Amino acid sequence: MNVYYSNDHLLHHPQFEIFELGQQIQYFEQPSRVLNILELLGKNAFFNLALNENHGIEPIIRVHSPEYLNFLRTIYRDWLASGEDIPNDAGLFPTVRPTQQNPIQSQALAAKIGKFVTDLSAPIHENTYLAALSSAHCAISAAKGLLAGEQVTSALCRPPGHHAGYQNAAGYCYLNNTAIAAQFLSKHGKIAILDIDYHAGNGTQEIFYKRSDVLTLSIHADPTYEYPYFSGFIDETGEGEGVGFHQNYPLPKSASKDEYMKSFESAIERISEFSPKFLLLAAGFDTYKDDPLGTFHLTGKSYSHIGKEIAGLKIKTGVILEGGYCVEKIGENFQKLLLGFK
Ligand code: SP5
Ligand code: ZN
Repeated sequence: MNVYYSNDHLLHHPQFEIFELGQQIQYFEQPSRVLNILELLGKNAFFNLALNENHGIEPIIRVHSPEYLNFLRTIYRDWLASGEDIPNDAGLFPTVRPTQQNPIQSQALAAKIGKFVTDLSAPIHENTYLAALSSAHCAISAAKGLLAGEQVTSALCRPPGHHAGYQNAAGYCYLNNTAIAAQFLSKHGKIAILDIDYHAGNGTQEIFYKRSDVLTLSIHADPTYEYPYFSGFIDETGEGEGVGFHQNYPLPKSASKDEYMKSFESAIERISEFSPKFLLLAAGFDTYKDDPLGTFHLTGKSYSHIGKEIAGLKIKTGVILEGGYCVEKIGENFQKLLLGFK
């Protein structure tokens, strides 16, 4: 199995994020996440670790707005050029938010950050854009592998992507890697995306909400109690052409393995009925029993089971890394899922 990765993710290593009481918390989305996976997969001959290719900006601009991409590319250097110091490699965080879409666009840098970054878990550092680009290119490389006829491929995307929308960064995400791969593949047939990260895949939902050729399904913690709070509810099923082509499976706090697997089975049935040409699995591992951000109880065995069930669909599948913050176990869990395809 080809597993695509990049070393450029190392360029993105924020020190902290901000939690509700204003505390600076050690940044959960660490480079060691991908290093742990690489170390383990590197010992198993079933996996071929491959560096991503560069696919240019074209496939990315089909998902994100030019204005947003330009913001990500330039904001840090513009901030430095404005003469304002950035001490200790601190990142840029929003300090204001627009209350509505205002046609008057302020060119003030703080206003731009407020417009394009929607929470305090997606700081922008000097090389954030470079790392995010490399992450997206890993996902595109995996998609290309599927087009070339491979049955299953994987991408070790870091930073993750599923909270990034058409023009916003949020929740450790800047570019929506899974959506970029899906859009790239959608020229060739119907696509299904199954998001099994603990948090609702709100960015992916937004991007394909009006589409009937990309089925999006997300199993996650109910947003009534969990991030991202404003999306991921059961009654959000698509809009216009897309009605009936999005489904959320919100689960209660501390949901059991059985509850989880019930939603998973429904999602699998739904994908089977839809009969897509390609499937993308937005694979987050923060559903693991010891994850510091999650409340679910999945185990290594659960991920083996999930991998086998998905392989059983016999649909060409790309497995794209999203979240998962139990760093000591993320490699093991990821490997168990992928070995389901063996
Ligand atoms: C890709 C991914 O998994 N992103 C997750 C982002 C989650 N951000 C959570 C921020 C919420 C902080 N609230 C913590 C309350 C602790 N008691
Ligand atoms: Zn998550």
